[in-house]
Amino acid sequence: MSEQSLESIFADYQPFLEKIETQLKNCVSNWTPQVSAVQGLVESMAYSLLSGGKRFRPLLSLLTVDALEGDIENVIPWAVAVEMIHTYSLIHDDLPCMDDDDVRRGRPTNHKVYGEALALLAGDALLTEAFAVLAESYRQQPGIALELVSLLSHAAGLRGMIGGQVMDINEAFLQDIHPEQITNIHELKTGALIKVAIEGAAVVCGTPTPVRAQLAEYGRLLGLAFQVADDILDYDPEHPELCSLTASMGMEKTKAYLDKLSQQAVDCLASLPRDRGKALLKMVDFNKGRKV
Ligand code: GRG
Repeated sequence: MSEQSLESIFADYQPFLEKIETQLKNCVSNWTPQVSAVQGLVESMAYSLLSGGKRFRPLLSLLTVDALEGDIENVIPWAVAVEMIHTYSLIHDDLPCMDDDDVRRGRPTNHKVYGEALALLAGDALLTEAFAVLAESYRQQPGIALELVSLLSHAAGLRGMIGGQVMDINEAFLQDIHPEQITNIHELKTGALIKVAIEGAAVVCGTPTPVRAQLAEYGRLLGLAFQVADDILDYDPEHPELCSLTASMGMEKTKAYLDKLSQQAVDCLASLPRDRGKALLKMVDFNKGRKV
């Protein structure tokens, strides 16, 4: 299974993923700026938003709603908003003041094509527009809209992704960083957005608290496992990255840890009705063996 693409594993969800793709396109093409300079900003946003990401987080939102036997159409704007935030984080993470990367998804990074200023602003615009998508799409369900805005701002902000990124920057230089500190950074920097993709989908379905909490815990474990798998994928013995589990505790232990997290994530699905957790279970397997 690990060699298969997400697309082929989850072929049944393709029609919904296409709708997400269309909405993502609309976010950057339904609006023609009056001033031509702003057209460059929109192009820069589209360049990263529509450049072949796996759509891992949107897919998780779809699978969650399906597991809960909810209305998949109603989760699409949520999935779009989360993917916009994810895209912004990648653009900013590649900037010279962060990771200073030249290539992403096999293409020059955003700032290499559009320059640093526009790349920075494209990220800012995607972040801001994500919340506009939520406000506009869930206008008729104000309670849900408010809860989604609260969840996403926490996951992406100080107490989530940004907090994790700051810890990563500060601690990446420490030679003796403890695996627990790395795990904490991974959970915030990468895990928070994955967890919230799932939890937000449960909110859209009006899921009762105990089931929502189980799914959030599944999301926490999968989010952490996603970054652990990434540490394994990125492992380079010539240039070990200090803030990675492979550098801190070695490949063997990191792989065993990935197995443990994956099993714990699967265990969280036991309380779902009938066989509904099957697709979420497949996602754990995909992550365990992923090559991208
Ligand atoms: C600088 C605002 C800011 C945030 C930085 C999440 C993050 C925090 C930066 C993203 C950079 C990064 C490589 C984080 C690790 C998480 C990760 C493996 C992201 C890649 O996610 P995929 O594999 O990417 O889902 P695709 O390309 O498939 O969308």
